Amino acid sequence: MDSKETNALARRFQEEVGKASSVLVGSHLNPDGDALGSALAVGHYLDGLGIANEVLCHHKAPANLQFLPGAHQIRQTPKRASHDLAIVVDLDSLDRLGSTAPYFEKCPQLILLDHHLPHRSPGDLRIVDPSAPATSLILTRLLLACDADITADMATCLLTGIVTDTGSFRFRNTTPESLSLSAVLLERGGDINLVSEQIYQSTPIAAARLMGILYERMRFTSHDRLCWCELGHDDFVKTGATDADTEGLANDLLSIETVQIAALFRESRPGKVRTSLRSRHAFDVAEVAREFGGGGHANAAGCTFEEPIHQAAERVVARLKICLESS
Ligand SMILES: [Mn+2]
Repeated sequence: MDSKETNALARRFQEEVGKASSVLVGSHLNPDGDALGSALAVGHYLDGLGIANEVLCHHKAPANLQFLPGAHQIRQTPKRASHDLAIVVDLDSLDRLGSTAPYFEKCPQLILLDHHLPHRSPGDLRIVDPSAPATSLILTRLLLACDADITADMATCLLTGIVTDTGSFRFRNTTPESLSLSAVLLERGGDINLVSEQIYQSTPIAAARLMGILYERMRFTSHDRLCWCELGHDDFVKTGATDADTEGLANDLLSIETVQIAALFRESRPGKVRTSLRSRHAFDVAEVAREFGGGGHANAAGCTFEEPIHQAAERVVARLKICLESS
């Protein structure tokens, strides 16, 4: 998206927002830093313009994102009966809004801001750029083009989205623009130290204990290129950890020197085995996940099973070995 395109979209965005007397803002299920960071930044922007707004999300903010300015005002159902504009961020399909979808579908106008490959993108105005590492980055561009007053709270929200979706500027999607716009956000008062402390240095003790089990029990095969671990329901009971505490564990396995494919099997709720698959380079684990009824991206995918964890692990590991050998 070049600056001419951004300026044209910014004009239309301002026009639509300017016509609205109340706006419903939302994002996807299991919200991450980019989803909540960009939704809350839109809310703060509308507050600054004096436009009534509500931010909705199917799930509450996870513990490590509750520091985001405005996170406690996120609701599951709206207070107002109707709104004349909906703004949804970081999603490519309204089903991803979960239980809040009907409130957005009722709005006469919908603006979508997103960086996923648009499959079924809804919206009267779509501001979509799949080459952007984060929706928060697209929003930062747009707000700068609108000459918006980016407050310190907004800057912290936007920085959170950029930092989390680029893995703290480590992933391949880190562009020069993600660094230069982050610098602008720091100038506007964004608190990058708060963001890193809250997101990366706030591991709950239960999660740390679960991590101990992970490293103790992980197994290797295929010349240590495939690594997996099973966390049974009793491990969750023993440590007091929840499924939210497993976020990032599959990536931890993948970060081991020799590992090209990592799989984490976990039974955080009895009878349900969630599986996270991660891979480096050309190894396509989404294809494997799809064979087991799941999905995802080539390097990060998942699926679920309703069968004993050992049995699920055995089937998936056998399939991953083939994936490793054939690529
Ligand atoms: Mn995102």
